[in-house]
Amino acid sequence: MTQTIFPDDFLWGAATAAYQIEGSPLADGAGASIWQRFSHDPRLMAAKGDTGDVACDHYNRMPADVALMKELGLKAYRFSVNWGRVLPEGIGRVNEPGLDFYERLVDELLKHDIEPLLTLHHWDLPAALDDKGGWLNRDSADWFAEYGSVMYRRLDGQVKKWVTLNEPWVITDGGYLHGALAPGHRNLFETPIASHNLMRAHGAAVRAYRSEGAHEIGLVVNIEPKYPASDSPDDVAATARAHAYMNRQYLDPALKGAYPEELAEIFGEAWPKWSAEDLQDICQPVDFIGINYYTRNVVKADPHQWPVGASPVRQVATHTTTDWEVYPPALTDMLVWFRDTYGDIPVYITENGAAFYDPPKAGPDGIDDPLRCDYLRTHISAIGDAIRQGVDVRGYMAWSLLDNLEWSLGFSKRFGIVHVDYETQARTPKRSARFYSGVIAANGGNLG
Ligand code: GBH
Repeated sequence: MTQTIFPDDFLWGAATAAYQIEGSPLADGAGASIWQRFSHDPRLMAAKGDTGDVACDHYNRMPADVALMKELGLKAYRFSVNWGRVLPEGIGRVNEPGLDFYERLVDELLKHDIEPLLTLHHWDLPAALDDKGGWLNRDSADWFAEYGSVMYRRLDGQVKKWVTLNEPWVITDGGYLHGALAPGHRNLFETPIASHNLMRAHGAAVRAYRSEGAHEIGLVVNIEPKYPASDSPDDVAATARAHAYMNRQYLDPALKGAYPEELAEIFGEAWPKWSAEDLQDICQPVDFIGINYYTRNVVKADPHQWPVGASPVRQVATHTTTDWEVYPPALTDMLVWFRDTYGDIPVYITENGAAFYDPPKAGPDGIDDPLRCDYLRTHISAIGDAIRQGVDVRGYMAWSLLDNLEWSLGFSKRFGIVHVDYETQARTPKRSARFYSGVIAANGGNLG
């Protein structure tokens, strides 16, 4: 057996999110989400006509999809719950058939010895709550804790790893600042308020977990290391702003109880003065942090780039079809930075993957995906390098199990290790799925 740096109980898995794969968003009494509204609105949705109405039809094909996970040898599966299936109005009345879907999913996973990682919120806020102001409403922290408690009470016996939010940065930058994602607002003044309430919601859900749950709970953030394009003071300062805005905006309050100073400069008069009590509420001890890593940025100062004053400099390198640079060493750097900055908190890589091959090539080329195999191999190796440097990385979830609805970009961007034919719903494991099965079987000891 080849030497491996990965611990014996390293959690190898794959990830998905409810709105991206489930379909049947209104089935069995579910309440609509903001993504249901957004994807059906041609003024908002970039990939017009693509919606989560059917997606991968996972809602109807769940047992077969779990069997496929087993066939691939996955030890873990990270999925999210559509809040509105469980609480159609977001709060109050519980919809048993919606909750039942997730109970059946968890049962099926456990029956196959696959560890569930349950994310409470991966962007599909109930529309009824958006009508009350969504994340701009201070009550959103209580709404989220109520929803969390319903889930903990029902599933904490079986689910031992819980995630509050997926990528609060994407929710606010996409949903409240640039409008490319639901709910499609473009408002500098709203953005820090939505961020702050999301973090209060995270804190409230963790506190509720400490009284209702007995296992582990954490937060998932997206991190993209920022490297200065030159050593000019302007580029270095722009890089620090970009890093504070994307990478520290949520981790600092969650783990250190304070926002990065750079945010006041970035948001200017839109930056409120937050109370010490709020920051205490946000900064609750967590059991792990999940990090989603896709790419890095080389950054230069750019006064025209509002509001951060920084823009990326395109590198000569392989890029994915979402035009993200492939740069595995940043994953090692980032994990070391995380440990050095926030301490020895257990880390899971909760997403990592790439879109390669657009639909014209989605036939045999899309299934024979050597670029994705390389992407997985080099990034998993980069995690091994971080473990060698003492970072406590406990698992890796490939994004994604299935090709799926890539939010506002629709079905054109394929991130799956398993190909989905959206006409027939046939699932075909790509070469990368077979490759990944081999990595799991060797516990990462065969990466070369
Ligand atoms: C994740 O977000 C989501 O959690 C998941 O639902 C989604 O399907 C998946 O990734 C793939 O997109 O243009 O070079 O500056 C990804 C977060 C933040 C990663 C923005 C890419 C821009 C890179 N993304 N980032 S670049």
